[in-house]
Parts: sequence; C-alpha cells; structure tokens
Amino acid sequence: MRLEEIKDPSQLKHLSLETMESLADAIRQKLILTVSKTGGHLAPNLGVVELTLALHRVFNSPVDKIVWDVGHQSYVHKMLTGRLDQMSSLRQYGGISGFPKTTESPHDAFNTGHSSTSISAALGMALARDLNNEKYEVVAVIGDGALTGGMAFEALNHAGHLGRHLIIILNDNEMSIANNVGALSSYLSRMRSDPRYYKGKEDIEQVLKRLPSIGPKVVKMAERIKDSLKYLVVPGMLFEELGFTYLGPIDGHNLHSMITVFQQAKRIKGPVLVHVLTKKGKGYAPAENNPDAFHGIGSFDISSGKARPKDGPPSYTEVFGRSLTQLAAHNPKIVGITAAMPDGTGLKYLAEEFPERFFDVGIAEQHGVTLAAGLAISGYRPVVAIYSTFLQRGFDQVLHDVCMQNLPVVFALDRAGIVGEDGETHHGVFDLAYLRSIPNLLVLAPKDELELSQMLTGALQHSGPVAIRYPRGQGKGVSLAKRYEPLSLGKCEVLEEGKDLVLLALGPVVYDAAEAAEELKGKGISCTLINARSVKPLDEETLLKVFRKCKKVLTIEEHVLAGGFGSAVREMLGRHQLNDVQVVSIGLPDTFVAHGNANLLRQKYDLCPEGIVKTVREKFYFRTAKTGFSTL
Ligand SMILES: Cc1ncc(C[n+]2csc(CCOP(=O)(O)OP(=O)(O)O)c2C)c(N)n1
Repeated sequence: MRLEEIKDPSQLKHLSLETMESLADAIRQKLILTVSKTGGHLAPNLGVVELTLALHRVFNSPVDKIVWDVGHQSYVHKMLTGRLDQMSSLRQYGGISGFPKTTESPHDAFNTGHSSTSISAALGMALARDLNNEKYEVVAVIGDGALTGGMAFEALNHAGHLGRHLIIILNDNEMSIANNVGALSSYLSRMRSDPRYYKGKEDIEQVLKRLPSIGPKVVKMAERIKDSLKYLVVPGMLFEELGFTYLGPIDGHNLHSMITVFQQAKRIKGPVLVHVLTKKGKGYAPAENNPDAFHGIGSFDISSGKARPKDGPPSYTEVFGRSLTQLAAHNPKIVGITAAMPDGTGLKYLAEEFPERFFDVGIAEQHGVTLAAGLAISGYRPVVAIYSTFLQRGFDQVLHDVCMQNLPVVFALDRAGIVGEDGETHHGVFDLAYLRSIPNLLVLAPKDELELSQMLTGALQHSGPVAIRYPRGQGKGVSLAKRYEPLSLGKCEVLEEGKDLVLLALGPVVYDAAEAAEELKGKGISCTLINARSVKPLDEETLLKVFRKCKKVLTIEEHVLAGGFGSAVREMLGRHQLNDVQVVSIGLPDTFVAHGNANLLRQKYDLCPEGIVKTVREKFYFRTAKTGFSTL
C-alpha cells in the first residue's frame, strides 16, 4: 500500500511489517520535502515515524484518544489521519496547523502547543470515560523534555493515586530542544545506556523465579529480597513506585517491538507507562547530526541540510544574548535562567562565556521564576529569559515570589507579539495584560534592538523587577554603538511634533507609525509621533502635556486590545478626567490569532503603515488645508 492511499488509520490494521516499514520511508520523504518548504518541527517528527505508525496500528483513533504533548510531533499523525494532501499548507495562513487542533480533525483529541499538559488532559478523559461507563483507550504521548515540566509530575502523581487505566508513552530521545537537563533525564539515560540494567533485569527475573515459595516467612523474605533487588536493578522503579506499570525501555524504531508492547499495555489494568527510545531526526543525516537546529527550522535546502541564508540585521534574540553576556562580564552578580531554550532565548552566549552563571531549568518556567527570586534575594541579578507565551505559566511566581518582594529580577520576554507560523498557542500577545496589573513591576518595550540593549542595561541597574518585551525575528539594523548607555526607564520618546493627531506606538511598530506619519503629512495631517517605550509606568507627564494640546490619539500595539497599552492610556485619561481626548486603538481583537506568515497577519490587523493610515481615515475627522472639512 502506498502512503497516498491511506485515508484513515484503520487501513494500517492488517498491513505486513514490510509494508509498514516502506510506509515509514515514504513518510520520512514527505516530512523532509514538506518542512524544507514550509519550515517546522522536522527532527521531532522524524523521530516518531514508527511510533506513530505503531500507535495507529494498535489503537483505534478517533474512538481511542491520542493526546500529543506539545503537539509539535503530530505531523506524521496528521498524514495518517486524512491530511496528507494538505501537508503543503502546513503552518501557512488558512492551511493546517503545526499542532493538533480539535477543529481540524476528530483524530486530534486535544489542542496542545505548550508543554507538559498531556498526562493531565488524558487523565481527565480517562475519568470521563469511566464516569460514562464507556470503553476506549486514552494514550498520552510525552517526550522526555516535556516530562521535565512540573505539571507532568503533578499529573503522574494524581494518575498513580487514582489507578485508572491510562497509557502514557514516554518518547525518550534524550533531547528537549537542546540536550535535556535534570536528574530525571539522567535517570532515563541510565536506563537506556547502561547494559547492566538490561542484564540485571534478566538476571533478577531468573533469581526470583528460582526462589522457593513455601511458607509465609520465606515468602516475606523473598518479597523483601525482591524489593531491595528491584530498587537496584529493575528499570522504571520510579514509575512503578508512583503506581504505574512500567514497560520498557523499547526500541522506538522497531515496529514489531512497539506493536507488541502497545498491545500488552492495553491488556494491563491501571496506569501504564511505556518507555520508548527514539532518535531525534532519525533517517535524515543533517537532522540526526544536528537535532537542535532541526527541532524547529525555517525552509532549508534538502541536499545540504542548510537553512536558507538570511541576510540583514541580527535578531533581537542575538542582540539581547550578546549584550547580556557583555554586561555579565562587568557584573559578576548577573546570572541567566532559561526554561529549556538556551538557543531560542540567546542565553547560549552567556552559557558559553560564563557557564557557572547560566541555569537551564528544563521546561519549568514556574520554577525558573522562583529560582530567580531566590537568587535575587541573595544579592544576585537574575535575568529570566522566557518567551512571552511561556511566561504565562509563571504568572503567580512573577507576582507572588518576585514582585511582592520587589526583587530585582529582569524578565526578558522574547517572541512578544505575533510570532507567525506556530500560531495561536505561541503568539505572545497577552503579556502586557497579565503583567501591567502587578505592583512594583516595570513593563517596557523597545522600538528596536538598540533600545533593547539600553533597556536591559538600565533594567540591570534598577532596584526592582522589570519586564522587557521584544519580538521574534530580525532587528531594524540600527547602529549598536551606544548599546550600553542605559535608558531612563519609564520615559517615552517624542520623535516628531505635530498638531493634528498623536500616533502613540509601542515596540517596533513605531517604525510603521513613522511611515504612516510621513504619508499623512502628504495628506496635510501633521502628527506627533511618540515611541511609548514604557507601559508601566506610563510617562504621564509627557503624555498629558501632549494630549492637552492635541485631542486626537491613535495608540498602536502588537498585543490584544483588552488590558493592553491602549487600555492603559485610557485608564490614565480617566484618572485625570481628560474626557475630551478621542482615543482610537490598533491592536488585536478578542480572538486567538491563527497561524500564518507574521507580516500577513500584521496586515490583517492593521499593524502596518497602510493599516495605520486606513484607521486614521476611518476613525478620525479632520479639517485640513489639503483635505478640506472631511475625513481623508
Ligand atoms: C511551556 C512550554 N515551554 C517551552 C516550550 C518550547 N518547546 C517546544 S518543544 C520543546 C522540547 C520538547 O522536548 P521533548 O518533549 O523531549 O520532545 P522532542 O522534541 O524531543 O520530541 C520545548 C522546550 C513549550 N512548547 N512549552
């Protein structure tokens, strides 16, 4: 059977192993071809080809529920569940998502994107099944990286306690995005790499079989011996002690082993954990050799495995990472914390230069934030670099552990704003709303990479907590010569003065506002252009002075309108009872923004020069020399 003929996973049920193996080859080809064009999570998917085939062979999706943790490894699942033809639209606007979506297919049992949720969700489904007296399997597929997240432990703890039938498949490839970290990861590694575990397991089974089973005393003694020996040599004791039946470790590229063990897992009552060993990037040499680069990649050349070169200025991430490292060279108290993203956040530069002052906590944002609080209260200057979307996890820790004690922790929120193809789970468009309500915290947004460095420099001299949000992608290409001159925090920058309209923009959209101001000037409308820089505190002194002169204000932000920057401006006007100022806001509506090209999405939401001019035309009424008494 050819891959193209598979319209439903039930077609896998009676295929020979050879046919399934040839399907695995075809799937790998399709994955490489697709992702080389669309970009996406190649290495994780190459690693789960056989695992996904075996899952769909043994379980009956969509009656049986498969919950993918993070969900970045669900491409093979999508191919086998009727979406092969749509793979070319993967991650494109209007196309299929790079993550499971219940709205996309009944085979996508649960939406994911953020890590470590699968066991909780699967346990909830298993409970619902039991309450309804229904019969089906619930399977959570979780990576060793995702297993470092606290929520996964909370769920294991609860699942072991409840004892309901639930299957967890641990896809262990020893990698998170970078190398996985932590004591649990070392524990898993020992199981996979130390032949003594395998041998020990076999030996001990022989010994136990030979133990006499007569007389209660002997039985008790035998059990004691069994137990103590088990602790020494039987793999998976940790999971067994938590109440799971542990099966494994098994070779995750051997279809026969996996099919056999999954069938066995179905027969066992109660919670089962199957430990599957896979290779990230399997079957494509560049991805096998460089799995972190191929974890999530843009378009690339298949034969060389090289990403298509990007010319132009360095990214915000790079400028942040290098600036921090330079600042750390002059201040031994500076430390950096990442939650499993040393590359993505740019903290790898600090890690290279000052490994003893760099901490990768695993996918554990909450722990990372409170760890920073502990360091800060002990005299250190922690910089916690976490994507805007993932810091949502650490809200209470930011509030309760850092800000309530007014500790000098700097939060570097990368990927703030629209991120593009990763879509709704990854857009960083809620941070202003969830941060600006917290007392003591300063909330800043630079207009370009120079200001990012200067804000970081200033933030590291400030005596309380500071959050700096900045976007994904390349900077504006401005000179970085003055990068270590600290900005005075909480002040805005008036870039142009005009009398008709105030364009008040936050973040790099200031550059779009500047273009719009030029165009409006040509239409006879003179704008005051302000780079807001600080959402909390607002630079009330400057803004009130400007608003007293000009009563038409357009705020612009790459963030949801609810609770965002425009809201903050309205609150300020309300506090000062300036009721005659007309404020219109450009930002994101009350909806989850879909996946797609970031610039295309920005255009859709008027976060571009044309959108700004259009909004001015639609919402304001001007009497000018060129336009007469009319709108534009
Ligand atoms: C809360 C959260 N933090 C960070 C991430 C970014 N992230 C996506 S995948 C990943 C690594 C996952 O590793 P693992 O579960 O082992 O899966 P693998 O890619 O190795 O198959 C990370 C850190 C995320 N999705 N969610």
